Amino acid sequence: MIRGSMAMALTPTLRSRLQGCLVGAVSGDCLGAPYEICGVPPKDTFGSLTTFFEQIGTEIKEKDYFRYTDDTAMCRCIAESLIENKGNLNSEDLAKKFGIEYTHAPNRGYGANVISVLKAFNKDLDDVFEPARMQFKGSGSYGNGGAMRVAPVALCPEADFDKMIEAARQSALLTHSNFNGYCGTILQCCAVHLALHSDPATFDTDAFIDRLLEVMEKEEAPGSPAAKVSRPNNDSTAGGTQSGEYCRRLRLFKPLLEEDADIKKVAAELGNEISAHKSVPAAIYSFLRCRTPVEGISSSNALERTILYAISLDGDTDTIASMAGAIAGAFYGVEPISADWRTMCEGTDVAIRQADAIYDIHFL
Ligand code: R7I
Ligand code: MG
Ligand code: MG
Repeated sequence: MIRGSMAMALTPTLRSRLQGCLVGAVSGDCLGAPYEICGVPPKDTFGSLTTFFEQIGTEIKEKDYFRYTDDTAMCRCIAESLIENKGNLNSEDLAKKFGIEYTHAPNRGYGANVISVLKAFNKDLDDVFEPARMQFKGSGSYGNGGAMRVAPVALCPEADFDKMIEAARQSALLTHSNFNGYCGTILQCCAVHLALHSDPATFDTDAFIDRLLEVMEKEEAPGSPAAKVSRPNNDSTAGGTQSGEYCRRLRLFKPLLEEDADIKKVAAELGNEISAHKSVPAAIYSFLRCRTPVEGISSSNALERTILYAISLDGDTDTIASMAGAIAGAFYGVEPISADWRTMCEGTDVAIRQADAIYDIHFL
């Protein structure tokens, strides 16, 4: 009896996990954003959210809260489009929403090259995927813009796994037609989905890594669906080359965890940059590493620890923290995110509303 109620207290409800995922994503974006441009101060980690807030307190007092960036702006578009289309990905509708959102608030820190694609979405297009294919002389963008916004796609039943992978791919291809751009989106989507459907009481880190590797080995294999993304003229593969970037980094996870590698080594080996292959693995690693205490981060709240750790990796701080926050939130639920924290970050109320609407579509 006692054991049963303890287990219930430890395992968040599915609704809480959907909320945690989207609130975690917004929070990581908001808290990481101040450091995306200026860099993290030359110390290893932030300790706790309290010291973190103190450190940038003056700046925040002036603004009243942490503003979200393009990561959240685009994530909200995906969530809204999924809600309006009853859980299905509608590329034309999503492109329209991206275009409108960009016009409405262009100063959210968008990637330099994606802007021309977003502007094109406000015109009449025969093929909404075409502007993205023109990027980088036809090789497409490998930025992490597809991965940073994909969390809502992952919030579906386990039985929808294959359909989810295709939806993740399509959501990415609207702006990122490079192999590494959309494969990173698929990996991040799978990480959120697996976290959502994992039981915290019996979680097995190695099994989690092995499952992600299994998916990416399939995606990165020659002749895989990822390598043969169809184009209207049906004559070529997607831009970019198949490099095995994701499998290579996923295989580093177990040795890095085993030696409890220093955060700087983790950033160097897994990456902390704006490209998808040098940021998605780091976000997933942050979640896995922070399930247990980390030297230098005093927070006893694993979700908070995950976001602080991801920011401490430096580099593309808003995006890595947002992706790590989405995975951790899907695992721990929304309860670890305090009321103060939610008030401090812009847009957590919308994240809760959207998570509830997605829950109602898939799980009610
Ligand atoms: O990927 P994207 O939406 O940017 C997301 C990032 C996140 O960190 C956000 O927080 C925001 O700050 O931006 O936007 P893109 O413009 O498609 O890609 C981002 C950048 O990656 C580009 O501006 C390039 O600097 C780089 N990049 C490439 N560089 C050379 N060759 C992406 N693809 C290429 C490439 O093929
Ligand atoms: Mg951003
Ligand atoms: Mg960023």
